[in-house]
Amino acid sequence: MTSLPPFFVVQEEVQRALKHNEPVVALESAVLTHGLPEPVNLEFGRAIQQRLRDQGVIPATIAVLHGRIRIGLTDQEIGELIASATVKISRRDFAPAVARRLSGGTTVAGTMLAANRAGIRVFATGGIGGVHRESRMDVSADLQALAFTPMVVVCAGAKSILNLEATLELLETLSVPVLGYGTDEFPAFFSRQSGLRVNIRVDTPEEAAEFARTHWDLGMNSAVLVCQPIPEADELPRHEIDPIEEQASREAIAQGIHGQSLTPFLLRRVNELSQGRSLRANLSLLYNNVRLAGEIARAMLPRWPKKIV
Ligand code: PSU
Ligand code: MN
Repeated sequence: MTSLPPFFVVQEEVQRALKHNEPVVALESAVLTHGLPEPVNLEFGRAIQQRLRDQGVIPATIAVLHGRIRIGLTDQEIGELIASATVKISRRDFAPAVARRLSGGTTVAGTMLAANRAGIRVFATGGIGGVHRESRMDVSADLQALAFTPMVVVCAGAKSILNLEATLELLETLSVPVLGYGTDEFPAFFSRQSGLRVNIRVDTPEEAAEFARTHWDLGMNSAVLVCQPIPEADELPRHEIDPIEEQASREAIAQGIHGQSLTPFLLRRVNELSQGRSLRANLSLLYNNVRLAGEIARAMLPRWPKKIV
């Protein structure tokens, strides 16, 4: 590992795993601080670490805790994070959080920055940010991070609170390959289908790992976005979730919500309006993505890319 500035703290267990070429999966924390409601966030944050361990994979939950960029948290620290988080941290928000000793959950973009510095190559999340419907100028920094961070990112596509077509167009421009896991379609988070196509379909963790190696062997340093549809049993029907997402979006416009608060506002309203049904779906796809990320991390091991570009 290249030497990191002192405000970066890589948990000992994670350091050891990376050094000995053992599988590590990075996990984001904005989903804990700004995505899931209490007390599910705490339960989930802890349970997910255990699930990875059961798979033989070391979890690295990433967050900023009292001004330190932390790679790997204990169960207790996850509680501390949730209790002390005041900010949502994307790429540009690290420096102010470090300077002011703040705590916050890292978004996909933020998590990728920190995970990359530590040398972690596989990351699991629920849904990525993208181009918003409310304003096409509101484009998540997640897309920018995906453009130049060599990492496998497992997600369930993106919520249709976003403009999915524009999001996919931009991913193409940014040269981020979009893989469908067991599907030809880009999944829309709560729904398995969006009517939009992915670049390429893969059906096994080994295929996904092989694709990523080939991509990086070419000299590319963008992410490989692996999109896994929500398990069928937990999918929410479009006729139920679409009107809810539309209502949340209308409310955001009416209340003039924008910038960093827009995504958390939409997530919270969708949770409220669906009376917990979206929450169950959300958890289901999160667990499912983390498991796949663990499998991909294991599949990458025989030829773990030590140093990319
Ligand atoms: N989409 C979800 N759930 C989430 C997020 C997005 O379905 O929790 C979070 C992720 O952390 C993502 C962030 O990186 O929101 C994007 O925020 P923004 O649009 O402000 O970049
Ligand atoms: Mn935004």
